[in-house]
Amino acid sequence: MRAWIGLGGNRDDSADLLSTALVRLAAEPGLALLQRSRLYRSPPWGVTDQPWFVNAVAEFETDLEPRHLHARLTATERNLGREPQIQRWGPRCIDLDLLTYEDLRLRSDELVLPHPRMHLRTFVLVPLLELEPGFVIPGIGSAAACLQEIDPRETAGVEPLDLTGQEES
Ligand code: PH2
Ligand code: MG
Ligand code: MG
Repeated sequence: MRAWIGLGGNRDDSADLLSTALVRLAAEPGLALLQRSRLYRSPPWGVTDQPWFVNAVAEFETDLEPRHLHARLTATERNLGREPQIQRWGPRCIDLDLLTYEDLRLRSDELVLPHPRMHLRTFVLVPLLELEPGFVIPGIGSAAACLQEIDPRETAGVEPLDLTGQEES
């Protein structure tokens, strides 16, 4: 089964933590990393009075059921030092969100699929479209069309972290 994961964090070391999270998840039984986006910097969404974030998305092949995969993501966050959240949408060293799992649409107390706000978030849509320009969000539609509906001012700050590296290569 194919699952898409969104990664984020807004501490000084979050870029490293995101990369470490991908390495650790890829080493888990039942999980294989298929592709990952570049790291993007992005202005804070929801609670704007906090540092900018680093974000990325990744696609995994998995044998794990959605709730088990979700539990693996939560355990990985914890192992990387994530503390219980005080403020919704507030600062965090690492956040691993299950975005989609095949075409599954699900609503339970612990897990909602697709992620209920992914179509509103440029920091999810931009890296997702880097990997899959034709991505369709189950029950919602084309990710590219979702991005077009968002105020361009929100997209403005979302850029690959290491632009200089890109130019040199
Ligand atoms: N995550 C949040 C709240 N706001 N803003 C950006 N730019 N990136 C995030 O990953 C993010 C956010 C809570 O999960
Ligand atoms: Mg999140
Ligand atoms: Mg989360």
